[in-house]
Amino acid sequence: QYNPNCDGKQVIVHLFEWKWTDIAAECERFLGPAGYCGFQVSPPMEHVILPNDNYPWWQRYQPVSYQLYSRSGTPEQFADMVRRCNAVGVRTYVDAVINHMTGLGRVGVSYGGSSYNGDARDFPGVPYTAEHFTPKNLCPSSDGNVNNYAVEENVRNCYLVGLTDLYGALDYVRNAVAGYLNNLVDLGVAGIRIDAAKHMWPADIANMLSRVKDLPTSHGFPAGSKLFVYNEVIDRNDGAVTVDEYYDTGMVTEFRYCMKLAWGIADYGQLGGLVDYGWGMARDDRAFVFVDNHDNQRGHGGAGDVITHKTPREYKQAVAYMTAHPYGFAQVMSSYYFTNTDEGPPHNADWSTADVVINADGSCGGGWVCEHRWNVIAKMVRFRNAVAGTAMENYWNNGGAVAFSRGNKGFFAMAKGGSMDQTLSTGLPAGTYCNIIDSCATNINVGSDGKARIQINNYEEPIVAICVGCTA
Ligand code: QV4
Ligand code: CA
Repeated sequence: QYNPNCDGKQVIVHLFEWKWTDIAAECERFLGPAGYCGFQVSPPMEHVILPNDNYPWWQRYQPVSYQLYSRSGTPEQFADMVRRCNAVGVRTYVDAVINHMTGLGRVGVSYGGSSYNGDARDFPGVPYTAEHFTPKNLCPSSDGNVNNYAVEENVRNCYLVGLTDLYGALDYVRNAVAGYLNNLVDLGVAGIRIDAAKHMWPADIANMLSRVKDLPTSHGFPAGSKLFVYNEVIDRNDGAVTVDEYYDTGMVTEFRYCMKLAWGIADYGQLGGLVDYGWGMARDDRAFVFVDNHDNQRGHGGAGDVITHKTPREYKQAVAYMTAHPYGFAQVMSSYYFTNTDEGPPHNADWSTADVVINADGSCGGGWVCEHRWNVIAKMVRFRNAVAGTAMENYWNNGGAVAFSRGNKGFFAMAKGGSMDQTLSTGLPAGTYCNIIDSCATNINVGSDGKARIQINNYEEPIVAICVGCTA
């Protein structure tokens, strides 16, 4: 479950709140040609519907059943999306919310017709009833909610913000969750993010995964392929639960990376300390990294220092550094504009999710940000694919600019202030290369000593990325 199942491609994008029909089109017109490995979708299962809160984005983190009806579309549209994306080599990763069902007090009927009653713990669409939720006596918290991250049982056996906590030790629950995951596998899904994995016992997750079948060869997966897994564990050296506890169940989200990278972009002198194992950061082959995610870009999940699309110039530098740097498996965020942190995606008059608008220049409109289409970001996805498997070498940093090579396959430089002029070792064979960031408007000549004069004069996109075999 450590292989993302996308033929060596290196970057996935989180298409936060996109509809299945829009994603299918995006795979064919953009993600495939651009070299993206795949995309993470918002939770696809039936969820609570909250008109009184103006249908917030987070309603999708309160499951009602495992039927694939959601604000993003129907089961048929979901299946069509996965099939069409697989056909162009772009894989689907599902945000799997399996720690809990709805919050207490939530009552209603969801898009697929399943009813829900959080207080009664009644979810006939699965079905789950009261006996399938974590017994109160296992939760050492006075109000039943997670309220002390220093105590493992509190984090894992209590209700996260009042969300009815599934009792993952039960065979019935493990089987129900595995049934959901196996349905996704049958449809051609390549992997999952395990939402709130920190609030689940690793042994429960391992057992659930042991019940999941291999990926189907009918969708182009080599025989014996396993569902790719990344566990959402927010570890900032601030609690009883640490990322290494999840190494056996898949990769782990590395939130310290968001913070460290933000510090490094603010002060290039700190970029050298981006990956700090002394700080408990996940080992390289388990780290799942990103500049920001749907929570911390809007202050949820303990946010902290994080760079987002709201500061585009810094954001491009952050994503560029992440994709150039060899650490971890990388995810790019694709957002919608918001002013209120609860606000759902762009919507029509009836609150249904609006279509993603693609402008003539390739950017998005209609309230969608589409960071994954930004020039620097899309180009750096190609760079990361081109240099996969190589180490970082020839690291150079003068506090205002940074550069390094990736084996003998690529070289990257970035200047905080927008300009630099340095002769540096590139690690590359002698020859003429072109900067893929400016679509090969500039050439860079590498001498027989491996050195090249690196000049940057571009305030908005102060980046040079050259790689063997890379053209405009
Ligand atoms: C409210 C009160 C509670 C009360 C409860 C019950 O605040 O005190 O006990 O009612 O009466 C929403 C509301 C929240 C509400 C809750 C239950 O914001 O106020 O509780 O629903 O009805 C997202 C949002 C949450 C949202 C949740 C469910 O961020 O605000 O809660 O969805 O809709 C930690 C975890 C980490 C988590 C992160 C946010 O370790 O796992 O917090 N991240 C993931 C997802 C995240 C999602 C969840 C987990 C839950 O990335 O998006 O939370 O699935 O760090
Ligand atoms: Ca739990």
